[in-house]
Amino acid sequence: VIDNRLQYFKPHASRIEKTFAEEISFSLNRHCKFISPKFFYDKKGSDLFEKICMLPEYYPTKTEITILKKLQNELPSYLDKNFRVVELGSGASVKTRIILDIFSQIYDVVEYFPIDISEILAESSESLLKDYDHLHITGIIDTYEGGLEFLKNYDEKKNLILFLGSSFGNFSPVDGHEFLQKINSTMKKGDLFLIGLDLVKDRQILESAYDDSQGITAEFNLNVLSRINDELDADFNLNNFSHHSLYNEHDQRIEMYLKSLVNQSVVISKSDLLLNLEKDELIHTEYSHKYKLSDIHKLLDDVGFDIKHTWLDDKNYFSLTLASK
Ligand code: AVI
Repeated sequence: VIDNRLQYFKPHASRIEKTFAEEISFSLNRHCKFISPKFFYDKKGSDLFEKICMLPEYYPTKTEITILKKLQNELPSYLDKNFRVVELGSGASVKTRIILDIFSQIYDVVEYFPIDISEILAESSESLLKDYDHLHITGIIDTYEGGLEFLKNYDEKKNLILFLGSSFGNFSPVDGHEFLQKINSTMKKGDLFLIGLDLVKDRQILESAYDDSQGITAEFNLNVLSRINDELDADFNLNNFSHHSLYNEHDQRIEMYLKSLVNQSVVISKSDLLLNLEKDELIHTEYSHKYKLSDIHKLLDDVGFDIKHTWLDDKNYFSLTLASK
């Protein structure tokens, strides 16, 4: 029964992408060293992120879920009889289920297109199909860009494109702008875009969300070094690094780093790199931007979106904005 309700596409074969080894060779061979946050999410990293989402200090996931629940009454008024759900970075599917529940009230058959580069897509798709017997899934195993390319001119059915969890906040401002443009140009008239963005708030709340008392965020950050050890034949000693994060108020973002605790040299064989680090030197691993409502309006407005509504939680910690083209 499940088989004919599930299909996968892996459309990215034609694009030339740098390998993990090449990207690391480039990003650690510079004066300001960095590791792209996309490399956090191997199996261990994805599991650690799921743990982060449940931490008492990490408010974004819980807060977004309370806002999504509020949408149960309001979203249907924006949908006509011809919508499917598309999700960028589907991951584990707690939040998706709230949207699928809303769709199930409206449609006899619900179509869902998750777009995710990670293996988790298959796992979560199969578990969704077990719980929703009128659900049809087309899993697109690719980068966001590849998935959007696949969606462009796909058919006449309208798309509600979800981009939840403030994942957008992990882009640099320039890349974020470009990505919103890409989403906007993929959309046809009548399509909708629902984006979850984290809001500017008290420094202390932000900083403890990214440096929790159980040390899970630290483990998540350090895990990228284990991944490099395993996949690129490197010899990082994790005891020689610490998790370092701070809120940069001027740029409205959490910045995460790995701090070298000693002068050290690390070999990364598959990247052909001998990495020299000084004591206290930082490797940048993530930005997590926070927004004011006026920033969100400007971001979306600048690429030609028409904002329909923004929902907030009671404490104004997090936002969900619905926009059309
Ligand atoms: C995935 N992303 C939206 C998370 C965030 O909050 O920026 C990643 C994360 N990094 C540390 N904690 C969570």
